[in-house]
Amino acid sequence: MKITKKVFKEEMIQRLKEKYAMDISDATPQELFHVLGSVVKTYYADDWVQTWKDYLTEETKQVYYFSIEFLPGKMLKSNLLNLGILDTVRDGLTELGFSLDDIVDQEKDMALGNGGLGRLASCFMDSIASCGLPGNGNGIRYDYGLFKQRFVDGYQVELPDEWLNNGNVWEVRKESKAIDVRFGGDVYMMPLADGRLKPVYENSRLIKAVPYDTAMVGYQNDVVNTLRLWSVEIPASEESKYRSLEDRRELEDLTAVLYPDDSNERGRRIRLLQEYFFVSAGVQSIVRYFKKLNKPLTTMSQSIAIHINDTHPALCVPEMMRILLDECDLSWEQAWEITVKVMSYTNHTIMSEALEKWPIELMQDLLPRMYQIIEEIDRRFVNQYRKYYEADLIERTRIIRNGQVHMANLAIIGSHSTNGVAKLHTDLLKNVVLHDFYVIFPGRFNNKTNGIAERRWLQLSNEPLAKLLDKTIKTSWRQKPNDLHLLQNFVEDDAVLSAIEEAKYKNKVALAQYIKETTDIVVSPNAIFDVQIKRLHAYKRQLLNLLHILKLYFDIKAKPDLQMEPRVFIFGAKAAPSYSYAKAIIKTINETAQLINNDPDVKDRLKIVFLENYNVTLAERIIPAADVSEQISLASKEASGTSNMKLMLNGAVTLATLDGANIEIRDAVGKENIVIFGLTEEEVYAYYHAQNYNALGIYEDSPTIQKVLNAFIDGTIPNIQFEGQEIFDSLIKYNDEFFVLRDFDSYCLAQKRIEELYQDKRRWQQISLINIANAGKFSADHTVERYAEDIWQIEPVFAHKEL
Ligand code: 26Y
Repeated sequence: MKITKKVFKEEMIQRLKEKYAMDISDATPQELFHVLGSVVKTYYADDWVQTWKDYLTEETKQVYYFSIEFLPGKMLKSNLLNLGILDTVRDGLTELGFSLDDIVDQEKDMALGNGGLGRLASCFMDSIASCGLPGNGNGIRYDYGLFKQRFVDGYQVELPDEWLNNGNVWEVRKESKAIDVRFGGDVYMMPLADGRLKPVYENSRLIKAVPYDTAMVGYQNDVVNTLRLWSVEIPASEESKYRSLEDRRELEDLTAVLYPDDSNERGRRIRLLQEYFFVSAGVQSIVRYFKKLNKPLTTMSQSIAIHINDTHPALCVPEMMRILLDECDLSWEQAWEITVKVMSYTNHTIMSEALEKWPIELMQDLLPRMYQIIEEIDRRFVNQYRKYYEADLIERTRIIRNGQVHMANLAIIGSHSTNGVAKLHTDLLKNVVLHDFYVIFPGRFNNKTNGIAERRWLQLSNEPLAKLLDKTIKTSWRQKPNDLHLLQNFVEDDAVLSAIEEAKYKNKVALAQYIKETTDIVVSPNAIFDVQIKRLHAYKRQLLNLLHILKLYFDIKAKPDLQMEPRVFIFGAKAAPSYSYAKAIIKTINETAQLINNDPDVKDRLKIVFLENYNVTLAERIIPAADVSEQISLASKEASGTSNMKLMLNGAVTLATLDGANIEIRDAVGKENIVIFGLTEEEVYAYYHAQNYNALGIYEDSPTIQKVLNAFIDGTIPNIQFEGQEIFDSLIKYNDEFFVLRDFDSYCLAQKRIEELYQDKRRWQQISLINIANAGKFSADHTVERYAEDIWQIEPVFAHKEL
């Protein structure tokens, strides 16, 4: 279907009349957004139906990506781009007297995730569809997304994200595909006449999982996949069981919020139920679909792959076992073979506090049949492998241990593939964190370095650069991100180099304006825009960035006429509501910003801007305007990172430790085109082994560090009595868990190097160009193709129709 501007305009006018009974000239941007959304939906409706039908009739193998988080952001522009009608619609709207950008602003971010893991899932959804791969997302339709962050007196305050308030134009409720999910009560195994055992449930509860489907439109290839999000309802048959309001509330809360607070018993129960809820609904609906194909269950892995994104959906393993055993009457051995072949798992973190464990009693109480099955998986695992391995190793790898169910162990034992998300991360999994499993299952481990959807992170969010690329290297990079390599040919071309700088400048002007509007801080687009955007976490070391800023500030105070390249330090970060240390860092950065931004001696050489409510849309504004990309986690702690990839794609220069995917970025651009500092992962581990890290010693030996750290507790930074002390103590009293002080000097030198490079204008432009030219390697298109080939064994469908 080819959509012309004329047809589009007529449709807009007509639909507005139908929906709101008004002339288009009287419509508000909000009304226009809803009408435009529904028009766009009609443009992909046929392809959506057709894609689904093709998968069914051609019996295509499909992957189901199970993730407790999806972070798609806004979808309007992305859908327009992928349908190939962005310009048509933009021009059509202009002719009708409207600006597309004003309408785009009306859409609320779909923020059903916290950070990297959720955004990765959404980049994958875009890439899977764009590569013509048969794949679907499976997750939770939270009524409230990740909290909205506001700063009050420099403190983070969390407000609810009521993203569904004005409805959600993209979703389709599929009542007829609802699934019953059972939990609670008791379960007994009853012997049948033929010797099999059947579960009998007593006092268990049923809840209804209703799917809401959202189209995942592929990039100009007529493929439209599905993101299926489940919402809880109370089934009519169960109404009578929910007498008290409290009872009802507990159930309705199940899909109310993302990661409810798990610091109390009620929160923990809900979290575990959430996990089972979307897993059970998803796996049941997959098996129901598979049965339609009329193939033997033992061949399921030829039609279905299920991906477990981090451990939150690890219950996929026992749930698939339950269905195959209890509902399909397979033997344990048959069911297990199918399950392991169908499942695969990605680990996203080595931080031990993020490795999920559930108390046995809680699991038994809420999910008694799951617990029985997990116990049996654990028993058989121990039995099978104790013949070959020492008892200690078996004890360390078994699923049920010390009164807890270890979800990563369950995911690894119950799947055929475990992958890390960057080379270093996978090596650490194999050699350290999951080494015991690597000994038992060496063939299951593999690496899949993360990637990003270059459509959103360049084509949509950085139009000045995208246009320049079209002009310079033609447009093939839009289909094949590797063609960005062609830009390398222009590394000595002065006109192209300055054009890259001009595009950056334009984006910096736009960001400066946004900063002025939202914070009232005036920043110069001629300053270096130095950007650190990511969740606030001690291991990511926003604190190291802050210490360096303070050092610069004291340098200026000591020498008022100090020559320095003006800098704007830009932060974007949310702290988990219960993470008080991270909140203390936010407060301290905000107070330091007050101090420095308002000190007349600084004379605009330094500015700190902490933008509120970092989310996908804000990232789309900041990244195109960034000069410097701060990737300064303690080596070994950041599994991969993905903002590092987005920033390089937009021509920022990376300032990084050798951690996560930074190492592969260095390999891609060459070590002259990145600024590396700090301890290596080996050096970090050497400290762990020797147990000889001494933060106090570093403090005592360095007058600079003393001056900077004392600022936290001597009133230099105003209004932070409690927070300043907490941060100071984390470094000195508690011996600086993330080696901030150890890396401080080398970070300052690296920052000096950044300044020198920036002052050599042509060199800087060249580095920027080389970063853009080598970012194609980090396209999520490549990443999902590797998952498809190595793990999921699915193949692209080739579209036949003309748009
Ligand atoms: C169980 C609970 C405590 C938990 C909640 C959230 C555990 C993990 C997570 C989220 C982890 C996460 O977002 N990890 C990030 O995944 C990205 C995508 O792979 C990586 O780029 C990034 O380095 C990693 O921190």
